[in-house]
Amino acid sequence: MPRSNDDVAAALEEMATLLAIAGGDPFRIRAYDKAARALAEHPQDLATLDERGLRAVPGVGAHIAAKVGELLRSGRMAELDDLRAQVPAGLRALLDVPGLGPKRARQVYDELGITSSAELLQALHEHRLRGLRGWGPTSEDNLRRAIAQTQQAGRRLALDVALETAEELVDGLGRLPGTTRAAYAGSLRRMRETIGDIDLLAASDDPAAVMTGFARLPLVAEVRAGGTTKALAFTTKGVHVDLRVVPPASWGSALQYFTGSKAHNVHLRRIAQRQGLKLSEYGLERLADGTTVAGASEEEVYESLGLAWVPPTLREDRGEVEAARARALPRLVEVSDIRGDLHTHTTLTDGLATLEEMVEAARRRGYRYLAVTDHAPMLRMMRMTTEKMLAQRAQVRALQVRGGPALLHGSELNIQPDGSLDWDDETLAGFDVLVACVHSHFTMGRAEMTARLLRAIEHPAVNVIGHPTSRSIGRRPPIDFDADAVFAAAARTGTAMEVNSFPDRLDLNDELARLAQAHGVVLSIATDAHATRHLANIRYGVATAQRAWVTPDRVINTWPLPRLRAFLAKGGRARPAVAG
Ligand code: DGT
Ligand code: CA
Ligand code: CA
Repeated sequence: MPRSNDDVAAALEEMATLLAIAGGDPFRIRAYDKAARALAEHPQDLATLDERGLRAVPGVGAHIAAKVGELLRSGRMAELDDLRAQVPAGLRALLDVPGLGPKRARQVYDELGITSSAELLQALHEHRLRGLRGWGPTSEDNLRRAIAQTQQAGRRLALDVALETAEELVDGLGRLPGTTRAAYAGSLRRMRETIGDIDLLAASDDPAAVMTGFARLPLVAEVRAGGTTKALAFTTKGVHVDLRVVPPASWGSALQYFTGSKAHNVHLRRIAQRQGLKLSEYGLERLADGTTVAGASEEEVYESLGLAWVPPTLREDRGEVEAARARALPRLVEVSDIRGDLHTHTTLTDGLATLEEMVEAARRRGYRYLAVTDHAPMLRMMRMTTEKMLAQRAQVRALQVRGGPALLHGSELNIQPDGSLDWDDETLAGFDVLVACVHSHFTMGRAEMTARLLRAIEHPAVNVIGHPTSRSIGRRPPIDFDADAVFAAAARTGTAMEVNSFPDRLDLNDELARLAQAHGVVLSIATDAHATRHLANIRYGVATAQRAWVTPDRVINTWPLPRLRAFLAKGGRARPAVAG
């Protein structure tokens, strides 16, 4: 079957899925489904047909033929892009889970409040799904198998799924009697945006005992290619794991080796060779006589090579080795530097938690401030109105208590194709903070898209460009714009760029955030939380910023409130004072 037929069928199937989730008209959903099947099986290459030819395919009417024509011409389908943007973030994340249909995705979202694939896999592990209407132990098994199969087919794991699984496994490994150290390594320790497999490392003088204990951990479903020091396993959540057990004297060199990246390791080995040394997972040895120079800790391995210890998030051979030699590594931003979240949602639009619950969660995190930024009216599915927005503002002001986090009333605006925004300028000036985002028309050309973003950046009330590329990892590519022009304007106007911490966004990504910082742009590391527990996703945004070499001073939500407020005034009229 030609490639274009596959692409068309996939797009139409996704339309049906998203319509089903959004509670769309069942007849339309069925029409998309039927057309997807008919077009997938069509003997001719659809790319050679015009719209009349498409309409001749059984089950394809004028409406669908037009959509397919658009897709074949431009590679995109605007209505599909819009629908993708309108499904709540937490629910969207569930659509990636293989073996979970749209109806069941909606069911676990609504009934169990599950808002990420990581939470779903945890619920699967705890057998909480079998209590739902229509579920049982067999459907749990089927779901687990479907997930494992997809991963074997080469799909990469979301960062949060990998990290939450790895933390639990490391905890289990660490409690085994034979282990002296346990850690995760690989791309996960470097906090790459997606993870191929989880690499675990344990130090022990009794590897056989560790292997036996590992196989018995509640999270481990199956150990395949076993051995005395190596295991390949997969978990009850269907996640693939590589385990190595090393002697304690090799802990540091093994951790260094298995953390990678390969490029970083190659660079280090070159340095070792120049000094007459050999670096491997077993240790750093003198070539002349084979004596071991270092190996027990990573720090001594790096020091013996004349380098400062390099934070794992920097180990991509992007200048960190040179900086380590010059003792000029940056002091990277950390979760403990973050004083508040500047992009969050409540039940007023598509959040799962009330305003009160979100404020309480921010207080419990020890935040000094919290911005509530529910969606604005032009994202129609959100049903936002000016009246609702003003009522929320009054509620925000009333909730402000002495000693609690300062509450900022904001909104997540929609940047229209021409760069205009929701509401008039006077209304916009009444907000404490505004995050402007692209939620539609993702396929505009580069010049037009750049102009669109520039207009939003130049607006005196816009403080942050949220998820600037609007990509969805594995699902929607980034929008195309001239990053140098956009970042230069952001730096000049005092507009921050967001590092959105949602695991399927991570937007800006590491490379763009690094470029933004080079332009002098400041960043807002924000969670885009749609539930109280999403506030904890901040660590994924912080890790992404670390991979971009970001220092705390360049992140506006590490700043004390007065400095943040001065920034939010954007060099113009001071915004209404906020108590707190
Ligand atoms: P992934 O799993 O695809 O997300 O990426 P990694 O980086 O975790 O790669 P993985 O799991 O294949 O290997 C883990 C680490 O082991 C890798 O970051 C560096 C080290 N490593 C693996 N193969 C090689 C190799 O051929 N040469 C060197 N120098 N290091 C390697
Ligand atoms: Ca790996
Ligand atoms: Ca591996």
